[in-house]
Amino acid sequence: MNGSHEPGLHRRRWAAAAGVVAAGTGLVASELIAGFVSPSLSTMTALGGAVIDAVPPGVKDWAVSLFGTADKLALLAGMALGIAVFAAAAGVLELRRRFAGAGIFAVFGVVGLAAVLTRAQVTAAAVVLPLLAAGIGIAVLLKLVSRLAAPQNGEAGPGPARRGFFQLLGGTAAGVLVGGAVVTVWRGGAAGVNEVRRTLRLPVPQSPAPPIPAGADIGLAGVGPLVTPNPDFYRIDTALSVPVLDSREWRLKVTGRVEREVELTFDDLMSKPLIERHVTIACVSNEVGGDLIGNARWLGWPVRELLAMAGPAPDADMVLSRSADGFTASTPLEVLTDRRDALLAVGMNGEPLPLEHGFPVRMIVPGLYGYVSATKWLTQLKVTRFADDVAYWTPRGWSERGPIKISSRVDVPRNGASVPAGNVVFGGVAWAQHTGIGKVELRVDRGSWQPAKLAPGISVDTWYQWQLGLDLQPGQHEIQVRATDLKGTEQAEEHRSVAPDGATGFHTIRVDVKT
Ligand SMILES: Nc1nc2c(c(=O)[nH]1)N[C@H]1C(S)=C(S)[C@@H](COP(=O)(O)O)O[C@H]1N2
Ligand SMILES: [Mo]
Repeated sequence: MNGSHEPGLHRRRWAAAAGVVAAGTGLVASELIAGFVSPSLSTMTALGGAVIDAVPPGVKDWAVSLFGTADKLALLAGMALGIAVFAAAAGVLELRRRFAGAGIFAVFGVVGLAAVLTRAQVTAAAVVLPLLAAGIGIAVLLKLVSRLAAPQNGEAGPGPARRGFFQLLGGTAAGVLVGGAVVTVWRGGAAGVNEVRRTLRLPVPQSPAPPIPAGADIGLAGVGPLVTPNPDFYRIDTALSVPVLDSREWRLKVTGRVEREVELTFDDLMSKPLIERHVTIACVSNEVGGDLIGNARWLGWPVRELLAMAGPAPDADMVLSRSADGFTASTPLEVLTDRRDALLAVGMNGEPLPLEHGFPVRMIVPGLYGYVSATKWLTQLKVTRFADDVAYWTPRGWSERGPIKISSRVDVPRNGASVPAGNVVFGGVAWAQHTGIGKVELRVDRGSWQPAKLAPGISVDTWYQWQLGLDLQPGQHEIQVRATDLKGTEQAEEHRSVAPDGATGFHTIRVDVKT
């Protein structure tokens, strides 16, 4: 009789431990996954950022004076401690009532989600992470506590279910410790580089981006934005986890068929006369009508200036750019040395490149698909020949050269939309990088082509918005768009998929006009 209270207390302690281990599992797993999909914004960094924004300046100063440069570490430790206290309580509650502790974990998830949503760099991947953390935490908590709560076979020590509890708790706790160590070292590096990036001041461009012409933005909701915000910019790369490069240690080597090899530091690059240009980059894997395309204002130094320092040999015809993670792209030397603004880019829409988009330096070449030009996390330029070197995608079924094909897209109404009868306003974008768009036309049900109103482009290197109002009879209609570039070349009608050198065909949508 006198022992009956003791096991109850013990069980509560173990339930509290289960809560802490479950929360740790969710957090560590989500922080690990963040390294692959969202290195610049994880759940913990979002929470930390939200706390920093929320505390009054007085408290901030006090924290800095107390912890000095370890203030961020102190904040994270404080957050972990706070979470552990709630998680322990959640474990005890879960033991008392099934799903009560899980409810607290769900609240964790919502708080994490709210923190992520307050961050400027919020992305879809970042939004999923706190929910994932809560989900994993709940699953582990339910499993652990159900084993702990399982009925015991008499007074003769722990039964099989209870033994299962201790095994699972021990195993999971060990996993959390190992994972936590990995996360601390690995994500700690990302946190350091995020901090370097955050405090970096980009130079004022010696040649600023030409102003956006009046009327370039047609102001039609749903049309691809004239300038794509960084968090919405498509991301394509072969990197399993996003490379984290410290700009203070970054070097770019120019090698190969050159008169003299050149090595550049980030400070060297920042001290050059930088220029800023809007350029629309696109992925060769973008199907007609797809969204693997975006327009940004890039700040950088012309690649041709660097190549001029190195002095390419007369027989060279290609530059093989290489990234820190071994990706390579083959860009015709000629495209990097003609008058177009091929850049060693350090800035994207007024901020340092996001980690996902190549921090600290990437290439941006107007007129070429990303796979042959837009190397992120750039570390080397090898001046060579197409006959001597192949880039990453060339032996994998993609063309060694990849000029962007002229294309156009209907953004509104959406394919399959129901629209009221009468005048239906269509709108979208069209691009023919480095040539420019001269004309956009629509046709309904394969009728005659009708010219759309074409807004001015920011430059020939960017996409253009267009719109056209059409009076449509009730019923189903097929709408197609076709662009013509400023040299008079029409977008090809033949439907071809993306391999080996980019899709062709007209973007075709269907709308249902109501009576
Ligand atoms: N290091 C590296 N750079 C890369 C790639 C890559 O896989 N690794 N992919 C390229 C491809 S295919 C495209 S379309 C663009 C995409 O750039 P973004 O992710 O900034 O939109 O990056 C290019 N640069
Ligand atoms: Mo791409």
